[in-house]
Amino acid sequence: MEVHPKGNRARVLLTSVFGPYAQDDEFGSRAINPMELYHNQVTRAQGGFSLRMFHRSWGIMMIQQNISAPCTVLDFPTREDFAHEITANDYDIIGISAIIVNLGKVREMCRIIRELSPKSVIVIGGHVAATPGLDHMIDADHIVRGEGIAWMRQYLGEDPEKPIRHPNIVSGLNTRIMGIELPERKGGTAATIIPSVGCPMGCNFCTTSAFFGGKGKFTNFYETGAELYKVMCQAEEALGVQTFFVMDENFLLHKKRALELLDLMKRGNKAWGMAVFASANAIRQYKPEELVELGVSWIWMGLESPRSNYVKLKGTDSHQLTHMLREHGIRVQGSTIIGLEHHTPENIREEIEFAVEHNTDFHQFMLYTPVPGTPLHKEMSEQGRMLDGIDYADIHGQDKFNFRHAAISREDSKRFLDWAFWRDFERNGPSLARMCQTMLQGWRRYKNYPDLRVRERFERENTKLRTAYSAALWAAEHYFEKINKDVSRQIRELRREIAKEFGLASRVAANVVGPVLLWTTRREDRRLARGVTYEPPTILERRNWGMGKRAPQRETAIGGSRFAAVPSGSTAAAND
Ligand code: B12
Ligand code: SF4
Repeated sequence: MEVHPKGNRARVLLTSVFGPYAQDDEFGSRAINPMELYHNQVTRAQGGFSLRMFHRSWGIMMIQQNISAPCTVLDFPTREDFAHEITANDYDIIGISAIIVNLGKVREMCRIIRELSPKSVIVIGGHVAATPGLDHMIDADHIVRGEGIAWMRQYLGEDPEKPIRHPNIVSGLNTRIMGIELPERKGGTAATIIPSVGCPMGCNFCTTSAFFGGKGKFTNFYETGAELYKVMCQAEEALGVQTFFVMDENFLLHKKRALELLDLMKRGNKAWGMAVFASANAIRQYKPEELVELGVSWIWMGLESPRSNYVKLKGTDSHQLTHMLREHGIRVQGSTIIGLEHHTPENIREEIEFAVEHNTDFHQFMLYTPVPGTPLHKEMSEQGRMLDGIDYADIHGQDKFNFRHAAISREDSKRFLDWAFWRDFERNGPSLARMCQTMLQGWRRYKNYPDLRVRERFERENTKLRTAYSAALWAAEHYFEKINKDVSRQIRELRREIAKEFGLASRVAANVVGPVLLWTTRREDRRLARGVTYEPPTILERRNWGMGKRAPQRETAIGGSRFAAVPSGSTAAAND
């Protein structure tokens, strides 16, 4: 493979695409597609109760941490920030990370680079690279498909096989719910750990699986439980965390690695908590107690549809599985697809009701979407069913079909999708309350469990149940009093159960702080109705920069026009 003439002395900029994101514009931003996980595709119908949060661009953070060249990561810049950064520094290589919806922004950023920094080599990576014919749509020098750390190491003349150093990543930023931005304190937010990329299950619509090799393929950054344990210990020490967001498409599938990790956690007396993604067939490999001992407190699981043929769901009663997990204190985030091949206007409501009946803590709904690079896209293209003239910026599964469905029209696809979100909220109430219910169930079941680590974790997680969450439940109960009596009653019962369990502290929190939260939630509703949206802060981090100790290594700004220096916390590698 070609190596950059300067090798690992080349100056590298790795950037995400520019914002603002939650607005409609000519570069492909869409109001319906904000840079948020929950509000984009999970809690978006929950108004002031929607969980708002941003996540950093982990792919470029991983690459930065694993090359020895001087390297800047610029996350969520505005166009002005981006232009300023590439003119203020002489970059030999500018790498842009993007997904397919952001193709228009990549095109614009390439144009800006050619104008302002013509000597820079432009490298494009991330899922956007799966777009067929991308090289004719943008002006770039290299388009990198799949895993990027090995590619960048090779391009800089480094050994691609070197062990992977994990950056210390705080999983979420600027968390906000019920009209309040939660204070950020060290250790208060989980650390993201990325054990692998890709998934061997190879579901036909799945872009992550396809992008990293498809069925049967994936890349492990950490093969063994011991390696993972080491990375987690280091993140624990550096970030003061006890909880981890494990960003692996199917973490529980790799049972040997997970059980080795459990063994080490027991020996090291780690009362860690873990949020994981896992398919139903992978979850069923474990006893519930095993999951709890492993610290699994949150599982994101594809439910897809009762009549779908996905291997991962074969032989699973997903209602029963969800119920069982919640009874063991494991919060479940379900994911349901709207517009599968067998869906019709006649059966779709029934299918949505089935999904909603799971009463998961959180529920993602997504349109069945053939995305370039997936087997589904190939199949639909061969059948001549892809619709012409759909902007890439609109292929994100939260708006309308991008293909001709056998029975459902494009317009109806959006109506059914919106109805699914609305129905889940109407029937099950705010996710915050469902989560409290799961936590209470877990606490009751495990408060006398022989493994001290498990008791310690539930005790830690439940501190909030007796304080802030009790107040939030009071507010939710009163909020729904007139508009949804059923939900209000369910929340009241839950709140009373919590008060019974935790006594005075819970009652005081509910009565004193509850009314304040009711007021802030209603104020948030009014703000949202006025069209207020949220944007992530712009963050700049340098590594191997060599400008002396006084040079700022991490800068941030909200709104994005200029960065303000803040103390560095997440630049060091976890496994130094
Ligand atoms: C975190 C995340 C987000 C965050 C965004 C974080 C951010 N700062 O951009 C949030 C929650 C906001 C988000 C939003 C959306 N997301 Co998202 N997201 C993810 C998720 C879960 C993890 C990404 C990640 O960090 N992975 C781990 C890292 C290590 O992998 P990676 O990013 O792919 O990076 C590797 C390579 O791609 C490559 N690489 C990456 N960048 C670069 C750059 C260069 C220069 C090089 C050489 C290589 C390279 O090297 C890296 C290491 O191997 C993925 C699913 C997944 N498992 O990857 C979906 C995923 C990326 N998201 C996706 C989508 C569709 C969306 C949304 C449209 C939501 C939706 N409706 O589904 C919105 C778009 C928001 C917007 N306006 O842009 C799709 C992308 C599909 C596609 N083919 O384009 C994915 C794959 C999920 C899926 N399976 O459908 N997302
Ligand atoms: S199990 Fe999930 S991550 Fe794996 S291929 Fe299927 S949809 Fe993708």
